[in-house]
Amino acid sequence: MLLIKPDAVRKHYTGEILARLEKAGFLITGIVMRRFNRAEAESFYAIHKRKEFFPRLAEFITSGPVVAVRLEGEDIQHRVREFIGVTDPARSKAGSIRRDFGTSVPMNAVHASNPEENVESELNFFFSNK
Ligand code: 3AN
Repeated sequence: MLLIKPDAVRKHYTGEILARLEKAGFLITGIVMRRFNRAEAESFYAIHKRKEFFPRLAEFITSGPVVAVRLEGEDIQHRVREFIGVTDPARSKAGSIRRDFGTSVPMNAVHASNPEENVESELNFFFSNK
């Protein structure tokens, strides 16, 4: 699952990010737009709740709507994480989504579920009837 974050939605990048995914061959099988409240942000980012940066992350992720994108395909989470670039946009490879649309951490345009940690729970968060 990929999440388009509030910074990218606010800057009108939603359509372009979806287009890039499709052009790269990713198959989109679900899209949901929603705004997190604080409790939902804490639940979604439960693994980061104790980190020192959590208050800033929660403030940001609740600052406007996000767009959750369900993708399907073999090894999909590894492939999409490779495609979006690393957490810090400035260190992401040229042409990656975070490099082109992100401005900082946490304003890095998109999030992608970690295949080792939270794919199922994040999908369930947005798509109850998958
Ligand atoms: P990734 O999203 O690349 O897997 P993680 O898992 O290290 O990166 O971070 C999860 C979330 O926490 C990301 N959305 C990122 O923007 C945010 N984050 C990571 N480090 C910081 C930080 N120092 N300050 C604010 N937010 C952060």
